[in-house]
Amino acid sequence: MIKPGESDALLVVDVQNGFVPGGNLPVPEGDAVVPVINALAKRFAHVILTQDWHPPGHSSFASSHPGRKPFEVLHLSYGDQVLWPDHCVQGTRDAALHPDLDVPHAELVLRKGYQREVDSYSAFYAADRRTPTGLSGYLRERGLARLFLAGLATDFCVAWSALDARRENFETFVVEDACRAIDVDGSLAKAWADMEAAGVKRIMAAEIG
Ligand code: VGL
Ligand code: ZN
Repeated sequence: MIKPGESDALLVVDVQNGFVPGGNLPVPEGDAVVPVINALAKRFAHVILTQDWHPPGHSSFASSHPGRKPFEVLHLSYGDQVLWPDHCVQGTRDAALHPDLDVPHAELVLRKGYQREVDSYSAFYAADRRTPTGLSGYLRERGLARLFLAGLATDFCVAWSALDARRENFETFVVEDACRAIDVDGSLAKAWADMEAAGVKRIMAAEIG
């Protein structure tokens, strides 16, 4: 059993209307993470929420690339980009946090993906791997050294955030049953393999208390 303390933070990734059934980029069973995260968050003094927050016409949207369809892969200047349906556009209902997410003590809501030309799955760096969001500085200044990740989607924003957390030397856990995946073309198996290779620890919510 792991008991969260003063240097631990729960990072709740992209639990937004857009990523649950009925949203623009629904993750299968995405809404199932909400009660698990609500219970988990009560065990943490420090909780950070992230929000995918795209301007209209974002470069990750298939609709921004004539002739392209969602889930195709495009080679952009910073690397391969999966093209998505328009989702989580700034200020829309799709981008709002899930209404049943009950984490009033969350201390930071971090938005990402707001640069039109660069996506940002990770809560730490945009997809160019160079533009920081400021999260590592925030965590370090506050003495938060150990991170527990939950949310959507396991194989994109959760995995990329976990890998960057390791790159920034934070001890990193992903709470498997507090996440759900999109799973396109083997992306979930690859995400777990990459996370395990990077030293990300995989745990269940029942192991935290
Ligand atoms: C996400 C695809 C596009 C995520 C965000 O939150 O995992 N996935 N934008
Ligand atoms: Zn997005």
